[in-house]
Amino acid sequence: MKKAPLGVAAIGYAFMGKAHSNAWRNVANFFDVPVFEQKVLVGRDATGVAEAAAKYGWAETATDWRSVIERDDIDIIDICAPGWMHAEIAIAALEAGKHVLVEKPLANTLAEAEAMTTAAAEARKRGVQSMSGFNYRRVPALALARELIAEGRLGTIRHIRAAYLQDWLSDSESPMTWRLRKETAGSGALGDIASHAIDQIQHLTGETVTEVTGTMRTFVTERPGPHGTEEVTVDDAAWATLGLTGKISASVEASRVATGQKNSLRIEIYGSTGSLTFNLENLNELMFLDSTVPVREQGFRRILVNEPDHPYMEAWWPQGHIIGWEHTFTHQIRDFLLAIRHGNDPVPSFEDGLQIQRVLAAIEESANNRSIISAVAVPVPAMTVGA
Ligand code: SOE
Repeated sequence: MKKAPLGVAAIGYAFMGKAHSNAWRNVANFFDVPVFEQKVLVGRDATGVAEAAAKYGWAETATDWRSVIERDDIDIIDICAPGWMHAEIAIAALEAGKHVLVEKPLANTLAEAEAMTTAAAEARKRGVQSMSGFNYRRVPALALARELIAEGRLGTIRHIRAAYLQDWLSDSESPMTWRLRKETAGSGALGDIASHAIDQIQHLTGETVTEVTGTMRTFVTERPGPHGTEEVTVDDAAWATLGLTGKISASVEASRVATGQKNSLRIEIYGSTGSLTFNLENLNELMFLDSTVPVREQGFRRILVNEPDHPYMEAWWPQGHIIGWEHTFTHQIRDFLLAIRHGNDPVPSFEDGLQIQRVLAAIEESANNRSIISAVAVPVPAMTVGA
């Protein structure tokens, strides 16, 4: 690894740019990571990016990402820009020898994700690292869940339920954004949040999705745009059933119109000798049921994942002093920097991101081609009073 401080540039300063910038800003205060400098923040609007850079601790700004990728003092490119820009920036950066972290989903299309993965494989031969940003892998409670599953504490995993529900699009008058156009976002709830659920299902179990059925719906088909009404070209909600290796079945629900649900990611894992449940709204907690203890003692018990020997927790506060959503991005940067220091391949890799993209594409294909069996003709049994 290069000795001098690593030069970092982040591209994008909206929601994800802010979350990543915060992580770059505080990671070295808590973790022993290689020395780096927050050099450049890149954005298309010169005034907006200057304001963001001043707030988030970036030394300089630029409006053209290409000029930044060419710089010798930049070693890491963190891509927080919308999905339609991922492939072009990531491939150019990898070819220029920069380590790349890219927000999920990896790309908008399978073809883009494949091209990015090829570029990452080539770059890896030259010691250049790449990582796909599924930050929920770094929730300590979910990292603990993975450890418990790997240790066999749940026995054989049979099925999983995962639901990621939000409501920021419930109001039909909520305006158009890049997240609602297929050409800029790739898909809607599917790529944005079902991708997290799918990543968790595979990561927690160590198994791979091999088959899917999918359903997708756009409930609000038009929304106000800057120049009048615009058509929404992505899904508001998506559902899938998944078959995985290891004979595991899973269901996934994702919605951005689940009125009242702000950012609810719930995961339930059912095994032959135990179960785990997790709710992002209480992200410091993991519920564990061990069915090997006598039945009269059984029940879900709450593990407060705040002990120094829980994943990532030693670096933070004394026991019981809980952490939040933003810490997952700090953990992600920590793991990325340590992989660069040790020359290990960071995970999730672009290959992992591509595999999730394949699952997303399969769900979309299934949703578009599904054969619908009419339930209308199913006779409703007559109720007999007193029966
Ligand atoms: C980031 O991990 C992210 O997936 C965002 O991109 C989504 O929009 C957010 O709502 C959940 O978190």
